[in-house]
Parts: sequence; C-alpha cells; structure tokens
Amino acid sequence: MDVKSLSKELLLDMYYKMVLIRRFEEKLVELYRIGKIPGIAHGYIGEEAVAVGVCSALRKDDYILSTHRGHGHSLAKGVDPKYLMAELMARKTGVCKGIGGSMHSTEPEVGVIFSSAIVAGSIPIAVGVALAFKMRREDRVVVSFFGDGATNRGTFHEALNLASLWKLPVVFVCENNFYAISTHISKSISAKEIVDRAIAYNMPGKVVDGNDVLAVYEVALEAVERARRGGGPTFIEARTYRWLDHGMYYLGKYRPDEEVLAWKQRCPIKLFKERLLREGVVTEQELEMVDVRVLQEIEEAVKFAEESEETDLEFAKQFVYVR
Ligand SMILES: Cc1ncc(C[n+]2csc(CCOP(=O)(O)OP(=O)(O)O)c2C)c(N)n1
Repeated sequence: MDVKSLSKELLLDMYYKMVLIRRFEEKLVELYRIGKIPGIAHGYIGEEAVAVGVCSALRKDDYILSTHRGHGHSLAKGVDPKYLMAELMARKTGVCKGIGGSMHSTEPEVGVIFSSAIVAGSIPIAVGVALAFKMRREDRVVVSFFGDGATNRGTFHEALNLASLWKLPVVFVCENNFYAISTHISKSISAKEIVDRAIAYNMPGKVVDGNDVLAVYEVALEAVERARRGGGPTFIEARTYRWLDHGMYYLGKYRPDEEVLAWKQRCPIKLFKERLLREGVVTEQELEMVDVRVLQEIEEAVKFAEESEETDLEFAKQFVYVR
C-alpha cells in the first residue's frame, strides 16, 4: 500500500496504537510477576499489526469480537487503557467492573461487544451479530478475531457456512501465530494452508503478512467495504507470531530459538517505523512524541487502577445473579 495515499493522522494513530499495545502488555507482564493481576492473561506482543491494521479499517459503530488474547484488539478498537488496566487488576472501575478480567473484557461503547476464553467461542456469536445488522438493515460490519487453533473447531465451520450462505457483513480474521498453546499447526491442521478453508465456504480468502500493518489495513479495508455493501464475508489469514509464551507463565521449550529470533527481527513496530521514516511522511521527533505520550498513559493507567476500589465477591454477585 502506498503510504503517501494515507493521511498523516491515520499513520500516526496506527503507530500510537501499536506502541500502546506493546507498552501495555510489557507492563502487564511486570504486574503479573508481582502478583497484581488476578487470574490469567495472554499477551499480544508481536501481533500488534493485526489488531491495529484491521481496526483502523473499521468505523466506531462497527463491532469486534475477541478471544482469550484480547487486550490488543480492545486497545486497537479504542478502549481507554485506564479502564482496561483496571479490569485486569479486578477493580470496580474496569470496563466490566473487574468481573470479566483479561479474557472476558468488553466495551460496547467503542464496539468491543464480546470476548470469550472458549476457543472459537466468539465466532458464531459474531455471525449472529452480523445477522442482526443485516436484519435491521444497518450498514455496520463485525469482525471476528481468532487464532489458528480455533479453525479446527466445529463452531468455526458452522459459522463460516451460515455467514457465507446468508451473505452476512462479517470479516473473519485468523491470527495465525503457528501455535495453539504448544502445538504447531503442522500437527493439528489437515489443510495445506489455513486460508484454503475459506474455499469450502465459497468466500474470498486472503493471506497477509500480519507483521505489516499497512498490508493488513489494505486487505481489511477491502473486506470491510465488501461486507458493508452486502457482498458477504471474507476470510483473512494474517501470519504473525507471539513473542511471549502462550500465557503469562512458562510452558517449557517448544519453539526453536532461531524461529523466535527471526520473528523478533521482523518486529511489526520496528518495520512500520522504518517505513514511515524512509518514506519521509513523519519525522523521528513526531514518533518520539508518541512514544512519550504512551509511556505517560500507561503510568496513568496503572495509577488509576491501583487507586480504584477492588471488586469483591459481594459486589460481583450483584451483576451475575438475577434475584
Ligand atoms: C474449547 C476450548 N478448548 C481448549 C481450550 C484451552 N485453550 C486455551 S487457548 C488454546 C489455544 C488456542 O490457540 P489459537 O486458537 O491458535 O489462539 P492463540 O492462543 O494462538 O492466539 C487452548 C487449546 C479452550 N479455552 N477452549
């Protein structure tokens, strides 16, 4: 994609969101290690370009549905890091009042309508949301994010079948990071390429470099526009890599060191920054200002969360049970 065809405002926003996700996740690791994050959390470091590329192609009133690895999706769609951090630290000020935690945080205000810890659990729900948009004759689009492992579940196949049959306004975004926990795709997926699965459902399938935010943006824009004008769903396979372990814990060695290193050398933020500077569309100083702003926002988010009241069981019960 030609960088010069995009506004500087959009390019700086993409850079801001990618850096925001990176710093947010780094802080999360730090907080998790000192016991400040209850439950479990799964990091998004290394995959930032997928969430940001896709969400940059959406309107505010479009919806996304996320997974157990959802902080990046939320921040890319516009969730305020303060309220997300408070959620992860189980505070009453969190986006779900500290009840949802890392894997179930939502923020309908900005279109993060649902996230699920059940692998592939949110895919059929995304199709239901798309059906609602269509039945109400709204020109809104829904994006369903999920991993490579999710494409092996029955719900994935059922959802793609109906979405295609009914030409629903949904974009399926598979974040292929090559592993489901410690299992490599070669040991779990019968298809030669994950994208081939789209053929069975008669929908366009696109493979994209998930570490290139502009490449992701370009395919997402096409898919979103197609969905919005009634053309039906698209399947995007974005190839990327998570730098950290599956979750915030150590599972042992299951990935070759050279493989991890090679992907780290293709850091999505570094690649984008180099491209922006090479093409002369932003200055080093402008990017540094973004870096500083993000650091401040992360510090403020932690302070806000720490100063907020903790969610306790009695409080949580009020929202879980109908009396
Ligand atoms: C139905 C179901 N089966 C198993 C699990 C346990 N589990 C949690 S995450 C995960 C791997 C998911 O891999 P993938 O879909 O590729 O996403 P990634 O973690 O790589 O982002 C598994 C098996 C689960 N949460 N839900």
